Amino acid sequence: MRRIRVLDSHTGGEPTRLVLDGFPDLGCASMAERRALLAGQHDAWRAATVLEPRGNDVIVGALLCPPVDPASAAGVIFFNNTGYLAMCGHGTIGLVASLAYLGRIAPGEHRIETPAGTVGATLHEDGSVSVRNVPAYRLHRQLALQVPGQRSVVGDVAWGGNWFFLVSEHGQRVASDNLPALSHYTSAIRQALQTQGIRGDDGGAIDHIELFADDDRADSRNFVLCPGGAYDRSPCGTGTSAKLACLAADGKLQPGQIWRQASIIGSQFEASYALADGQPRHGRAQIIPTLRGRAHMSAEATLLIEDSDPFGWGIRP
Ligand code: PYC
Repeated sequence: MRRIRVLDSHTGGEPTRLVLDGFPDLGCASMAERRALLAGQHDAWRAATVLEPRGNDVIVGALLCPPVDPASAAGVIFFNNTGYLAMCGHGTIGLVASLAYLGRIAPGEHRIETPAGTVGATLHEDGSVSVRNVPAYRLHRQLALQVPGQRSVVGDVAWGGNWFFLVSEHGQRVASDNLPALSHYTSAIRQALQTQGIRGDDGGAIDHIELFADDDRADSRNFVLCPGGAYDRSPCGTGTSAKLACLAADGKLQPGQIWRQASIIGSQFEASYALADGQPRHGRAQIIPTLRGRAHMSAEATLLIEDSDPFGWGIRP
């Protein structure tokens, strides 16, 4: 019998399954190198943790790792039903709230190592968490894309810790009673990006698609299609970071100004940015986004993998 100890939480409705122990030892290299090792040699553990019958398409896994730098509170590797994420905003909020729940950290400033780089996290006295993300930037402005079966669409391509295609003019009703249509539409956009070979400047797939609409209680409401086909229940931390990069590049949001991003189910992140020090990336100014949100604990469990279970390592599509 194999055992994986997990702590589940959700951030604005989006679940994070924090793996406390039970995974193979990945050594002490950087989180990017440990992620490559996990993906290359031990991917079955990801599948066992987040795929059915124990998990589902929505869960984001977060493997808690000893950090490289002893001054960091933790290292983390994020994964989902189809693979691995460079960074995850809602997951980092979930991780920090989980470490607080476990009594491993106190309110204050912390550093978290991720495959995309080290991020800052503030655990506030009221239990909310601010994440100071990796630098974000817009790569393409108003890129025209032919989408088979749809009218052509124009969107921005931006990095916020993952790659996003961001669309404001889409003709879709961005509402929680229209989810199948939104998933269908954004999947067609992602397929078109892939077919037409449009990628990030590091060669990475643009695997998150984000639609925007007006919202009565926030500056904007979004719908975010995640790489595995699920939609983000939270406002998506990396997606909100990508949005801030576009707003900053267009001069529509000033450093320090608050942006309230609502999710498709009405949860919110409060976000702002600072200008990044240092050189522009490929001529594009970078920003440092900060996202504030709240996570709630939902389960403490030990996942069991019986040797005799034909689906013990997950039901693969
Ligand atoms: O919050 O960055 C995020 C995120 C990415 C995928 C799901 N949530």
